Amino acid sequence: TGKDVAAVSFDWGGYLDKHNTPAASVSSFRHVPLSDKWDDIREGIKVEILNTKTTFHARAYWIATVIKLAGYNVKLRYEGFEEDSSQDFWCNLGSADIHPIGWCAVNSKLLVPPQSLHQQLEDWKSYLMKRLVGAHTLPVDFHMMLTEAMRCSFRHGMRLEVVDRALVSQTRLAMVDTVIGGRLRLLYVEGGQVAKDQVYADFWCHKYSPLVHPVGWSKSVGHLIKDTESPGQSSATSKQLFDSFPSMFKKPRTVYMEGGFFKEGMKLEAIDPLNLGNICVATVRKVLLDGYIMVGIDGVEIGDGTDWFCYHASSHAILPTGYCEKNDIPLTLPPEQDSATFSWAKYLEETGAIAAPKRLFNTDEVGHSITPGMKLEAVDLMEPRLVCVATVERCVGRLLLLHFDGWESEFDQWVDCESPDIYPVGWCELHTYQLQPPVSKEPLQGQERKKTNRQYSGK
Ligand code: MLZ
Repeated sequence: TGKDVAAVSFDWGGYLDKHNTPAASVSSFRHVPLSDKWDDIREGIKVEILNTKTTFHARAYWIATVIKLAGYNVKLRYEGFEEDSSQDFWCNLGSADIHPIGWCAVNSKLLVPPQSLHQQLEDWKSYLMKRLVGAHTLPVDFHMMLTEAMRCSFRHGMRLEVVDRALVSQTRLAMVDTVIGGRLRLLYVEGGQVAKDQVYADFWCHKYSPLVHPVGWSKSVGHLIKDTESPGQSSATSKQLFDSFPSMFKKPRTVYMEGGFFKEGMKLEAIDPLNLGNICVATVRKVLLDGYIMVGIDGVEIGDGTDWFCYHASSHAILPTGYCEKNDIPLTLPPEQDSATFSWAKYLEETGAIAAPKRLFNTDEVGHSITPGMKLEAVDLMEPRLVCVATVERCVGRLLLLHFDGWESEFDQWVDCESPDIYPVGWCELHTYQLQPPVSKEPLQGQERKKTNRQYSGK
């Protein structure tokens, strides 16, 4: 699984200090714990935290002030150090050692100042009294709210439908194996049990990902699903498996198909699902029900439809023609086209196609507070077990171009600002999920995934 205690130790705080970069706020990620409560968590609040700088025999605590926020991590300074930053330290707010002011009194814990302050703070009780006047702290029930928010209704053994990573134009029946932080480790199933042909032993997907659906979805929208249910076998073993409910998934927003909808053959620009750093010239290949369409990338299609990819009409991965030019994004062209001479007008004429009307795209600007340079934790969607240290490279409307620290730009990915695959700094530590630290610059080993590799990585 993604759990690995050793690797939980990436020093985000030291990394941010060294590079002097900000981290995106927890409130920017609507799908993460306490995102909606983050207004109360700000610089200047005071907390009670385990005192690691004392020789006192029992577990003692001391007051500290939040000097800096970086996602779920806070930089703290023990009360009494005043302007002296030399002893500042980082801590994850999910840590069991950090509490709101008043917790020690209620739980009969000792407040003891750090050893080096004993001399200066002879009367530390009255010192504290003065310092605490008007101070804000964490919500009293912070840890309870956090535990509550980290709950997930998906369970081991639940069945769902998910894109078939070996053949992206079809879905496949899978079961939930592990759940961590709303992310599901999935195993394909066949005849009521784990399929023997697991090409990808580890397939992680967030529960709100557009790649997962309740059982029966494919049939209901007319999407191809791999036929894996052999009636004879299924009854005996399938007892441990049970279906997820549609309400557990993210419902795409309703689209109105009256007055014209996407039609087969219409051209558009689309994020290549297998090269997420590329926005490409693409074609609507098939219109399914409920607002779903199958899209093919021009010039690289195999020709049998097996590389078509399903997008909902409201998806931010499909864009109207001209979007890239307007926003100064290099458009990935079919191989035979020349970037020096390409124009959409000419291309449409050559191919005898029409552009999908702009009004069909979901171009609502949500206004987010993520800006270039911010750090976050992001899933490498080509190897979705990996949650990696990443930097926001560009922001174009709702889209963010993410760069994985230490990796070549070939690995960059465009994601929507509300993607469930991006998380604030400290999210992995909060969930004890392994975070992939940046690879060191020299030598760039094993970075052989190239733009031409249109397939998921194994493992
Ligand atoms: N072994 C893989 C790892 C890539 C992970 C990159 N994550 C940003 C490869 O080299 O393709």
